[in-house]
Amino acid sequence: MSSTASPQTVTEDLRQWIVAQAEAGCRPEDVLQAMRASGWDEDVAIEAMEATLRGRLEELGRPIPSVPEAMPLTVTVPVPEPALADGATVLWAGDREVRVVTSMRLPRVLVFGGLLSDDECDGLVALARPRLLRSETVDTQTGGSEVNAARTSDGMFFERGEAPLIQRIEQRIATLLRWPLENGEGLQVLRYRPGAEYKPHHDYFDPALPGTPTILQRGGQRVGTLVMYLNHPERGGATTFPDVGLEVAPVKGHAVFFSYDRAHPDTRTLHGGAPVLAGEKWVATKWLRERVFV
Ligand code: PD2
Ligand code: ZN
Repeated sequence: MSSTASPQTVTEDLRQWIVAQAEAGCRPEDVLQAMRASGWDEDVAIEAMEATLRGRLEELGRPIPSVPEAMPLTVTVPVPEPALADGATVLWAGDREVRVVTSMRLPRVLVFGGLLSDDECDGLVALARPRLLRSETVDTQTGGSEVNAARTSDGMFFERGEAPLIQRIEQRIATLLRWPLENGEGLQVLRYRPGAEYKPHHDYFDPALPGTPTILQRGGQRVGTLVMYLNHPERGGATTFPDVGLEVAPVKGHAVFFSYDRAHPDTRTLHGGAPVLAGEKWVATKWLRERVFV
């Protein structure tokens, strides 16, 4: 550090930024370059990166390399995953058997059959219908929410555990995916009318956007998504994964689950809701965070 520079301390904001860059797969030299461009002395920047990533690995209970050069700058995080023994076709979800209909490695996608009963689907629709509003998504510029032209459905959020039916479904999801119930966001219900769609997007929060650090304060990143189909549209409405040409048909009581171990398109979890061509499509989405979501 030059003698005229002000003292350079690693603030919590900077620490979060370094972790987000690493988890997004940025090259170390680019992270270093960005820090130097904003006035950081090179040696101090390297030390800050190493210390921060060492701390992050400790937090995650991962081994710390003895030589700094071996520091993995692409840090992946644990994700929800069911206990799928080789060839298993059914899973016990605590109060119900769930069928495994489709399984893919990259992206990690699983399609479950019979996750919800018909009565549970109808019950969720009945609770959600009177509370529907034009859908909003998280505004990643500010961390607030906004009406989004890429999503032409109507939607609402339940509070976690707000009704016995919601509690039961949330507990089933937590058991099935082996992920703490407290790390889940409240269920979101969406209704798509004919012509409505959800353009392809990633569900993780883009580390490069200015609103992301604010969003991550509550529970960290999203690491998994479960979209549950509450009815069977007459035509259209598949959940699509354009990177791999996968289309999941919306079938009442089925669900598609996908996970992402870092906030990066390499996870191939780009996905969308194809336009509904006839009838309506109803889904309930559960997003799972790294940590407790309060
Ligand atoms: O309704 C869907 O198929 C869909 C597609 C993409 C839902 C979501 N994303 C979501 O809720 O994130
Ligand atoms: Zn999505």
